[in-house]
Amino acid sequence: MTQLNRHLLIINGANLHLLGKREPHIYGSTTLSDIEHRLNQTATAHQVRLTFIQSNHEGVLVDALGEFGLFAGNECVDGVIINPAGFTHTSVVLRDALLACNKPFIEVHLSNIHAREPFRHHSYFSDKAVGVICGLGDIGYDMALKWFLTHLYQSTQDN
Ligand code: CA2
Repeated sequence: MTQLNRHLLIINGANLHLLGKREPHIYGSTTLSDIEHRLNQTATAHQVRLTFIQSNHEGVLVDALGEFGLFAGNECVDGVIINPAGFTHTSVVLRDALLACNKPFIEVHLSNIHAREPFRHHSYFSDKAVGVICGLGDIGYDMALKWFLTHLYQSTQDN
């Protein structure tokens, strides 16, 4: 089987460190480290490296993108899976930073933001995302990873 040798960032915004520990009726009982472990198992089998970043501070997320050289056109990151959490509905700052990276990204939400309060219906990210997955719980992260794996295999064959 072709090996990929690629690198994806998985970014999680504010309060997602509480996943599985609070409000399981909304966000489920799987923790963020459960998700990381599961995604790493899938990714490793395809020689894809995942870097997980979670922060409650939007500036920290922006700086993390900079540290990967993404503002300087770094080619060693192939894409981003992001659950911006509350920043989804507020952050022009994080949107601008992500767009400056010029990398394909998939927006993931555990809950169906369109079935919740009106202020959650708008996202500052969706119009620029390759795709948006919401309401499917933590499986949404696996689905986003699956898309990237398929896409990366395809681009390997095209080259
Ligand atoms: O459904 C999602 O994934 C959200 O991005 C989660 C955000 C919310 O603000 C978005 O509207 C939708 C909230 C993340 C907070 O995560 C918690 C997890 C467990 C307990 C408390 C908060």
